[in-house]
Amino acid sequence: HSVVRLEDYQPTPYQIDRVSMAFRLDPMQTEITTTLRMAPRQGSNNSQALKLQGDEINLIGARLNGSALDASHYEATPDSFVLHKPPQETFILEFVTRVAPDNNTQLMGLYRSSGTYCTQCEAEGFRRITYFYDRPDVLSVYEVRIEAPKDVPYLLANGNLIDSGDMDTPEGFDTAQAWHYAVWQDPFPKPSYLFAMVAGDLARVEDHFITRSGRNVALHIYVEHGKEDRVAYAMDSLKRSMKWDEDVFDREYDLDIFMILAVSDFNMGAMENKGLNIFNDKYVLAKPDTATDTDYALIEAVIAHEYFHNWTGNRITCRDWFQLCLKEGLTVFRDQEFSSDMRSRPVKRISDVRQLRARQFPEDSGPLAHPVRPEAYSEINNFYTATVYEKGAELCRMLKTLIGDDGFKDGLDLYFKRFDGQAVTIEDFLASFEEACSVNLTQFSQWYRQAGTPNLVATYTYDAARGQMSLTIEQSCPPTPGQPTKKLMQIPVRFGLVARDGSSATFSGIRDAKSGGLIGGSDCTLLTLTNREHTYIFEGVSTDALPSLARGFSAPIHLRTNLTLEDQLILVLHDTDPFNRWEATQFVLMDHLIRQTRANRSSSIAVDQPVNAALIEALKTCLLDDSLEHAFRAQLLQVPSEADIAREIGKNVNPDAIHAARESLRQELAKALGTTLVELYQSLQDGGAFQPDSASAGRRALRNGLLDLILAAGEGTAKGIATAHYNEASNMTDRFAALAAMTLNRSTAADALLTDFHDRYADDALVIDKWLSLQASSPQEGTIGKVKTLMDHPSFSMSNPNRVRALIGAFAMNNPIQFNRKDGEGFKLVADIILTLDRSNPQTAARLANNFRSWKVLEASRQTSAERELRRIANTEVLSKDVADIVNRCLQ
Ligand code: HT7
Ligand code: ZN
Repeated sequence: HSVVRLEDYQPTPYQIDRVSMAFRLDPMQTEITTTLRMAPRQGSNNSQALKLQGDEINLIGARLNGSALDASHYEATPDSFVLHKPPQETFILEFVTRVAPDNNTQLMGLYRSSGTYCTQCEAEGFRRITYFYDRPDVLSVYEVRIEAPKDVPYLLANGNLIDSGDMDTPEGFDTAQAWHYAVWQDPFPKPSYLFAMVAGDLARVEDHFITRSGRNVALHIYVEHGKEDRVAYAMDSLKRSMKWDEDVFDREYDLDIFMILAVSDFNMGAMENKGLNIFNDKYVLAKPDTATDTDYALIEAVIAHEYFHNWTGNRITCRDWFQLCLKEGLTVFRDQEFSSDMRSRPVKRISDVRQLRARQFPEDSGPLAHPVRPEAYSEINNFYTATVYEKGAELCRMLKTLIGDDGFKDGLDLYFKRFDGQAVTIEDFLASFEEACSVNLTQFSQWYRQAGTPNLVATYTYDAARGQMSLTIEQSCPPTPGQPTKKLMQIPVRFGLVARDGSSATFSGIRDAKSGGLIGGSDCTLLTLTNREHTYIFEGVSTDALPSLARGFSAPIHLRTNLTLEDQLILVLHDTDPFNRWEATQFVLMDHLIRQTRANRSSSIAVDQPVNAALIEALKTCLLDDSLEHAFRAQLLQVPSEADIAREIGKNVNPDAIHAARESLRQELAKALGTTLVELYQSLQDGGAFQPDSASAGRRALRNGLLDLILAAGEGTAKGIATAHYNEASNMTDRFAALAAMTLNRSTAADALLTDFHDRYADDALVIDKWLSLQASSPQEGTIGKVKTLMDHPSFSMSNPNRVRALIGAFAMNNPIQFNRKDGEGFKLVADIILTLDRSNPQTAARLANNFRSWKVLEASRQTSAERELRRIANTEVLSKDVADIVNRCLQ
């Protein structure tokens, strides 16, 4: 398969400034007439042929300047259209193409979901509708006419509605059926990936937003009939996003209308098409009885994310797909900031870092590692990764840390002003900050080019006689595919000192040990690493103190320090940075888990390691500290995941030993914290009506976390508590938490409650997804058989990506002991499904294949089983580019 390289970028020789499209809708043969106004691009070599991209295009006819083109003037295949001698003046090229939306199982281009016509064009879906320069640097103004029978009442496209009405039934269609049309015009030039068209018999929920300059914007959310009562939270999130973007980033919405469509068949989360976002309904629909607090938080974040793209992605877009992080990293950063402002900032930071470590760190340390801005790809769909999105967001956050809040705002303002209406690069983005803040970001830009998570090793000593602390920090970055050696990075390390007795510690200044130069005064909170090693001397330290480093997770790094367990426990109790307080707790828990895992491996009869008594006391103190948010306390209670432990161990991983270690720690903690857990649990009971706000969600999170730990201690009275929790729940958060705790802690009541849950929500696909995921996540021996049985369940469908992700994705992602089974059955199951799914939906199949990314860290026998399945996939005769790319890179 061919490889696209950043270094080969060339602008197109022709430009397309206007696009007119007419869709005559039909499930099996939609006819699309596309008229392109084109001209040679100034300064380009105009002797070049005009080559447009297609993908499975069925061309009915082509015209140039109004005359039918005869076959000698062009060459058309399903994949491309070449016009041999294009005119050297402005010209009009017209195509008539035909597509079958009902046969489109890839869900790219034009397809139908539950009867609704919709499009998905990012990254390369527009070329499945017509021939085009389907790349982000070709910006055009679009006018779109949609014609359909009147039983398809809503006809939508990007921009503003400029005309609509009745029309004659077109020739060849049933004359008993009346037809209508609508015409939409989008005044903002956009790349083809932002094109959208929607038509269907839907319910519409309306609201409006007055922008800060006083414009009234209509807000319409379209859902399936009967789901109107689940839209309120999405609408509220949208209005809060619009206001927040005005207040924080000075970004105002620009069209008269903003529409969202929710569909049930969708490859990803949502899509930011100009003025007409299309969403996976999972990220729109919520009511207390069907959605958990996590669902509410995700809806808020995804609605915000897609809305924020209007400026970061749509008004200013990417020059090429290598620049994907330009829009995605920045927009994730913006949505994370939004959620932090709407909810608890420290808790949001902890959950974002958990997610980064769970998704991006394994990617960055395995065969799929790539820079935030990759330099080559064979299938762009495989680069919508945690690295581009989440690490990309971390780079924006580091930039803000390095240049300060005001500098960051000035740089972004310049970026918006200078590049509005253009398709640009990371260099353009960074240049805005360099110019606005008079800084040099050359070294910082390495973060975009180098893959791999840097390691920092920090060593401190305290000299009481001199009142000095010395702190040495060394950086390194491991090799990654294609990058054996790495350049030094610019790394911001936020820090503070914490006195051993818990009081505040101060210092008078910081000097560089080598040069003696002053780095900062008594108010300094940031160290900026640029060399391989720095030694800092903190002078005038007021008392015996410890360094608290990388506060707020100030850089996406691995940090090792010489802080002892006792030191970490001081941080657990006294660090004023909530993130590092949580981090220290995780450190102490992880230390235990690693030792227990080793013990489990070295002996067939596992000997439980004693849990650090001081940790138990510290946890008790934190749990009962009412000055700490409930949601924060819930985070403290979560033992590192099995994947976290596997990552920490790094090689020769035995998932069974890890699972057993984690289970035994949870059991020991639960026993040791005994009555504290139960009493706190009981004190958090709430009789009021469900509210989705952050404080209420935090209280539920703590209560549900406590229930989970109470169950971990063994059934006893816990079974009764959990069953009552399930039966008396007034909302999905509590009901599902009880069900999950009982299932994952292998309660004897779990099966009956799983049946009850199914029967209560059998008609609700999004709730049944939770039921499928939970069963696939069960560590029990019989889970593989259960997953196979569930694939035959009437609510499962291989053609719906949400169902596949819920059952198979959850199995591969959330069930380390069953997926990584020694006998290879887990790998085989997932490989079989990848191969089946690849025939209908390669994009979703390739995403599933990503779950093999960490196979090389497993112990030898499991590696052999994983490799066998990867090779079986790779050797399959007909394989999509999507899956082949992932599997081949995994095998390299
Ligand atoms: N920009 C979008 C990413 C996307 C996508 C969405 C749906 C289906 C296929 C897709 N390919 C790429 C979503 C976002 O990040 O905002
Ligand atoms: Zn995005």
